Amino acid sequence: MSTVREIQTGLEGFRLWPGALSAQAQAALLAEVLMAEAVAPFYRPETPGGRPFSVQMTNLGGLGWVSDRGGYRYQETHPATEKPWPPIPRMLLELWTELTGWPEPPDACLVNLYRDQAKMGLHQDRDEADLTAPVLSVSLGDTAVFRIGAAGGRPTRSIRLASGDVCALTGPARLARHGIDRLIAGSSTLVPGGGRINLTLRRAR
Ligand code: MD3
Ligand code: FE
Repeated sequence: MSTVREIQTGLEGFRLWPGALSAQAQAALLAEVLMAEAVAPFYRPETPGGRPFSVQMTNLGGLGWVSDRGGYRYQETHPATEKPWPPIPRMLLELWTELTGWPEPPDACLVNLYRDQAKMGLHQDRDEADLTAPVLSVSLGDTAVFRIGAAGGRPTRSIRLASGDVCALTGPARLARHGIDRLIAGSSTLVPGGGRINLTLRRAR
């Protein structure tokens, strides 16, 4: 991993490592996610207003991000099975330390599954207790058209996130508005059935 190269994005605090994960590492990570799915199946959350997300979600780690009519929050159990979330794979914990240098390990890993026309509207991530801690994102499968812009109505930038790309959000970028406009269908064969999986490592508490 020490050979991965960081590219300049021009957005302060947004660090991007294209191709950080080898094809082998991507397959190994995907296998871990598919195993975890047996305990913590992907499900479709609802917004607090009662609209279903087009993205399917599950979580790994002590805490998982959920959304329903009660609002957005982190909780220790899967909303449908009521079981604890499976652990965060060791390779992700190592990646977190290597790329962020943050002294504490992540306690939450949100796993987003995009199939077909799934997308994610522009939003800020602010449900975590310590907003100075970084977020680390790993992309698997089809390339996504990702949009990010500084807060306060400033223009957004469009960046492609391909399978094996890793990005970290720190400093000013941590509170930037961002979302997924669309997938580029058929750009990867990694995810069985097609689509994209994104894992975000976080400090929730
Ligand atoms: C910028 N996920 O889970 S990953 C999310 O591809 C989320 O599934 C998208 O936005 C996805 O909240 C984008 C890149 C990312 C993740 C977290 C961020 C960008 C971010 C947090 C703050 C700012
Ligand atoms: Fe987000």
